[in-house]
Amino acid sequence: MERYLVTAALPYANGPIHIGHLAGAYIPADIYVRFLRLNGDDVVFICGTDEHGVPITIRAEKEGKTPQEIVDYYHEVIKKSFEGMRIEFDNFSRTTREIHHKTAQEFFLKLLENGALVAKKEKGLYCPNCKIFLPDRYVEGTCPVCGADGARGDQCEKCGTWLEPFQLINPKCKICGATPEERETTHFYFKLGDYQKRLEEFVYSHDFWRPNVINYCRNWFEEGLRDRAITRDLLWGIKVPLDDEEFKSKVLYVWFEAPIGYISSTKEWAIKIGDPDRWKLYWQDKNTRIVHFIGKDNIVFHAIVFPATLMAYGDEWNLVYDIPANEFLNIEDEKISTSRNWAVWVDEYLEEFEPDPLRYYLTMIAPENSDSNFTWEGFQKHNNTELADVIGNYVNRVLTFIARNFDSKIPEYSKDDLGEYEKNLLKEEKEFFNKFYENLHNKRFKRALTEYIEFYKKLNKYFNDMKPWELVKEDKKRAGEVLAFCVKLLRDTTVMMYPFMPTTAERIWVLINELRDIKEERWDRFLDIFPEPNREIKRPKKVLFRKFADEEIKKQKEKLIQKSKEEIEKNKKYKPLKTEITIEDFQKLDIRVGKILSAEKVKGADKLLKMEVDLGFEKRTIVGGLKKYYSSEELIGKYVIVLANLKPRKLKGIESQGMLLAVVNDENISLLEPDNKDKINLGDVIG
Ligand code: B3M
Ligand code: ZN
Repeated sequence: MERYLVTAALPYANGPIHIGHLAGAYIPADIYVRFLRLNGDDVVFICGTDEHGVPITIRAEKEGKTPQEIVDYYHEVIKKSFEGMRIEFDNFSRTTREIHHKTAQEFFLKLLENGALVAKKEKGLYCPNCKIFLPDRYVEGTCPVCGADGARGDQCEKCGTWLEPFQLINPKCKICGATPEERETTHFYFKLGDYQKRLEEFVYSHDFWRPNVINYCRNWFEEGLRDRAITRDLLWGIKVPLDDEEFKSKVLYVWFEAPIGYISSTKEWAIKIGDPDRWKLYWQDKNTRIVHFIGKDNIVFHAIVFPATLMAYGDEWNLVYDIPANEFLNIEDEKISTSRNWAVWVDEYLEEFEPDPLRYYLTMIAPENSDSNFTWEGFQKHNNTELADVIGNYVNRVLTFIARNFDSKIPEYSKDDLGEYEKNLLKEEKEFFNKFYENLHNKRFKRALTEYIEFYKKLNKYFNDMKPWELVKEDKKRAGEVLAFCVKLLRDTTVMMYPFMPTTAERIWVLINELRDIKEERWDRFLDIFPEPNREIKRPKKVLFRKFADEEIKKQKEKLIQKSKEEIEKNKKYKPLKTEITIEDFQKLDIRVGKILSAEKVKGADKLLKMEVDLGFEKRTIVGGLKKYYSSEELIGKYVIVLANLKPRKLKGIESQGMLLAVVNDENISLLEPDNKDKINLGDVIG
């Protein structure tokens, strides 16, 4: 028996979770934990919501709520989604709880005491009235670029320029309106570089880690680890536990404290079970293996920063044993995007579907070694042809047959007197199970499940080959033995199903009337158990897996597209109008009809094309950033609108003698073209 602490990344409580989160960390973590438990290992499964940092404050601002309201709300939404998906943590905490604040602050002080932190002086804006250093977003003023009022310390919304608070003209404190002053302020940096050698030894000693994790770390090491700021000017977060006035408005950087949340959550769990010191067994007894399930964007924090934090605290801490980091999941060939609402949200999924088809499909396409792609059609296909046609079908045939022909009782048979077919099948099952176990042990969930469904097909084949519907007329006793054996196989495959699809496995367990809890099964003995004859079984009242109709799947896909369109529309920002001009101003522009004669790439420039444009009365060379949007072939022969009296300027050493007019937006450039080409001539004037 081994001891494990398994964690899954703490989701930000700034929105619901989507299927990318599930595929990246939570489903594999849950499968692994269930696998370990059936192994008899001692496991604690830890998670919680990450409730600090800019992601939270941005969301609060967007929704016009306080950060507290945001995290209270989404903590519940996320918790419910996990429950609905049967992802069952031993403790699901929150980083806003006192136990976490205390733990994180204690870490900060210990690191400070151990000389792992260095204080650096920086310029900051201080409000003399509120007596705090103002975070970027709490300073407002006039934009130095476009002159708009109400520009924030980090960005001007009007012209989109990214700003530093010091650049604002006439800066004001957003809380009280006073004029802030520039003052020196201290921020703490974690001397990560001091740990580089130890970290390298630590990381490279884990040759079984996934290549993506090792490669990530290697890149960081090669660049050289540098000091990292671990405090921020922010009003929402864990206060820097120092008394000086200047730290009143400083908090710990969220990525410094969030991983410590795994420890606080374990402490909370220990208190909950009435054994408050038990968390130490998992974090400090060297026989415990810590496993962090995460998505690839979190690798550096789990493989480098957090281990370094623990090293800096002292030798008592267990460092992570394995970091199974998954790549990303796309949806319908596009990157998941919260801002474009290109996502399948778990809470919405659960309103219409059961958890297991999604657990199954996301595992079959798990992004274990490379990015993968969720499609609604793929979801339908795997459900209909595998869950319904292979598993559901077998369960239904076996149980219905026993109900009809054997009075709903497992027929008499002798496990010591099996036929050749049965003996061979048991041998095959054993061989399959050994591989299955190895795969789960090594966290190759996708492979384990793919081979599982292949093995399951042999159960249907056995039923077909034995033709019990004929046999029962000729030799009822033999037919009974076949069906009893079918129940044995059903029992075995159900135990193996449990880590992947606990809800369905439990349903089957009830149908075959197993008295013991399925959680009590163990890998080292479940194959030896044969169900007792005469035990009553139940007939499935409703199908185990319903098939998804084309219509229903089409609707889901349309909903995805529609909701994304709406979100993009909602967030669309129109450029503000420029200052008014007179007709005389406009008449200064000389705009003509032209035609592109040639277009070629410009050496050493990845965006530019050099074009020869015929204006009728003369030919011009015009250089434009069109390469991303048009091929040379598309351009040659095209009529265009040319600003002809623009002062020539050199681009990559070529003189550009004019400008082609075009529609320009965030995604595209689209050239203007005159309508009705046979009524116009090159060189005609536009006005
Ligand atoms: N909340 C980022 C994320 O949700 C972050 C993970 C923290 S794990 C300690 O991807
Ligand atoms: Zn103020």
